[in-house]
Amino acid sequence: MQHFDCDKIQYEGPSSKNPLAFKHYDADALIDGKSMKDHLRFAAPYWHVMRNVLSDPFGGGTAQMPWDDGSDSVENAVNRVDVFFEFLNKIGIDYYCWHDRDIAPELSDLNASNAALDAVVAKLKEKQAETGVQLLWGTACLFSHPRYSQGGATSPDAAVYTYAAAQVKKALECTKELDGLGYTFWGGREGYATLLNTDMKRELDHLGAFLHMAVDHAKKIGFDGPFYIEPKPREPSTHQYDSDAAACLNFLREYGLMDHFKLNIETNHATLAGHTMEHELTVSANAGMLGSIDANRGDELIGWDTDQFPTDIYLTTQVMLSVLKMGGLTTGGLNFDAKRRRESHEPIDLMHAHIGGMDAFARGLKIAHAIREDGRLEQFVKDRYASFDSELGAEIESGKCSFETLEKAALANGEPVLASGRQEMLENLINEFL
Ligand code: XLS
Ligand code: NI
Ligand code: NI
Repeated sequence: MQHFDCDKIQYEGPSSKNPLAFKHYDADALIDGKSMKDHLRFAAPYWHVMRNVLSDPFGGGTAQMPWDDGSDSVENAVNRVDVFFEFLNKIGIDYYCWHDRDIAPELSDLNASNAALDAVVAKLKEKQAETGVQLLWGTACLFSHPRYSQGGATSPDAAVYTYAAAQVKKALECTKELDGLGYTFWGGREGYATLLNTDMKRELDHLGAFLHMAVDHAKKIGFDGPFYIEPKPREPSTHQYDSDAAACLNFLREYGLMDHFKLNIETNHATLAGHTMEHELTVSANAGMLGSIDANRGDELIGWDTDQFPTDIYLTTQVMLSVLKMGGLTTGGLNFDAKRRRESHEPIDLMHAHIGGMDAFARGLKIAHAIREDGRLEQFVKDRYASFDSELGAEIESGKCSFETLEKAALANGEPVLASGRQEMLENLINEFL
């Protein structure tokens, strides 16, 4: 049975007027000797594709899901898997991500929930084997159930913490069972609403211990993919402990977790943190910690995580400049952590949405590659720092200088003659390629 009213989406090229075709994403086309699909490593999130009913704070869901009986039965959960794989096959996406509670229902107790998970994981494993699709990462939902209203790994209640640990243990084992390439921790409710009732130091120590237990358990079960932390500054918590890339890196260093973790950077979270996406990517990459990307975008006029599809070519170009600069994604990918607008309620809108994101990233990739081949941008930045390449500058960089040496040089040199930063010229240069 067909659930999406279309054939497999094909590449038809830039002149095509077919809305259900790729204009730029040509999966096997080579860019710098590597196929587009290997550069981009697109992934689809189970929670948005299969489970997001498209509700908002003012109204219920609008999404049409004729395949879903709306129940919490395991049978319904297993049936969704076929629909999801039809979607992946038709859109041509080879990776996916899930939360435990998206793929299987949370039932009356942990045992029953774990059994439900096992049933769905068995089905997912079958479909993966049949199609070659891979699990990019798994994660546990530690934020929806009321027990987690005050956090999971940072809950003030040790029994909740314990439950969260058991849930992550199982999610990790399911990820391993499906040969998942990574495992993600997004803070969810790991943060606080007011310090009047919060012992921040204690909560952070608990989180550190929790992540160490995850690392230990991964070792025990032979899961060697990286763990990712996905920074986000707020929503649902007022203050989240994993607020941005720099805060996460500091936390990972403080708790001795740098060797086991990388970051999963999401566009909409970057902008909520008051940063640009390229800032967050650069902070992560500089530390050798850029692992994966949640590829979406926010809405500058709405102050929450709107999880829109990334269709802005300027944005995708900047993301791909960062990705190419660090030598490409390895275990990670571009996960469309994005949902349709509430008004786009038909199943076929899922196709339009992903086509748009994939085409925008294909263009971003081509443009970023062209900018790098051209070399003027890179050369400009290199030249801007040229005074650090010789003599005194090189001594500063190698740590051999003292304030005395520099004082002597400053007195001898007189007033420095500073060159222009040429921001507008560089913005014009980028536009040459768009
Ligand atoms: C929420 C997060 C979430 C993570 C996975 O804002 O983006 O969807 O990606 O838990
Ligand atoms: Ni995300
Ligand atoms: Ni998000």
